[in-house]
Amino acid sequence: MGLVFTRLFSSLFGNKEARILVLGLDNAGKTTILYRLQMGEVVSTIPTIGPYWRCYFPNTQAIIYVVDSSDTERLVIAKEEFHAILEEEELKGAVVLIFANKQDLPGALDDAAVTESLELHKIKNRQWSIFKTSAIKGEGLFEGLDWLSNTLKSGGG
Ligand SMILES: Nc1nc2c(ncn2[C@@H]2O[C@H](COP(=O)(O)OP(=O)(O)OP(=O)(O)O)[C@@H](O)[C@H]2O)c(=O)[nH]1
Ligand SMILES: [Mg+2]
Repeated sequence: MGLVFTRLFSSLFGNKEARILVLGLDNAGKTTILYRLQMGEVVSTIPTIGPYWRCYFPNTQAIIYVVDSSDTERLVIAKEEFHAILEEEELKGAVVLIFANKQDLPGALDDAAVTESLELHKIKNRQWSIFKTSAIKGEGLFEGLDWLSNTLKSGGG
């Protein structure tokens, strides 16, 4: 599990600072996505899971969970890590945006299939949405952020 913590400053977020955690297995595309968006200050990148990174959890308004949709072998691990994150007490209020990334690759699962694999229907008491993205092509990322900013503006997170 890699983790990137970022503060996004943007008119998208009404000039309010939004504290966002970008999470996902290694190689999912987190760094590429943040580079593509070029709208955040990447505060830290922490390569491994552990007690240490819990200090980044308080006051997090949103989680962006990035999945390599072509890495079907590791989707089970991605699902388990994802649901473990949702269990974290300090992240209970956070809105969740899922990026089904690497849609440009042959064999990539679409959003419906990733929804099923990650068992997103099990999410309770939380606003979430999933978007198909290709970080390489720059597709789908801003659609997802639009959803996120609208959700945060309307009081989610
Ligand atoms: N084809 C394709 N490749 C992608 C996409 N997004 C990222 N990649 C590639 O996947 C590899 C991993 O991307 P990173 O952005 O480094 O992944 P990461 O999640 O930051 O990985 P860690 O830092 O190891 O946790 C790189 O070779 C990227 O170029 C995508 O949408 N399509
Ligand atoms: Mg990275």
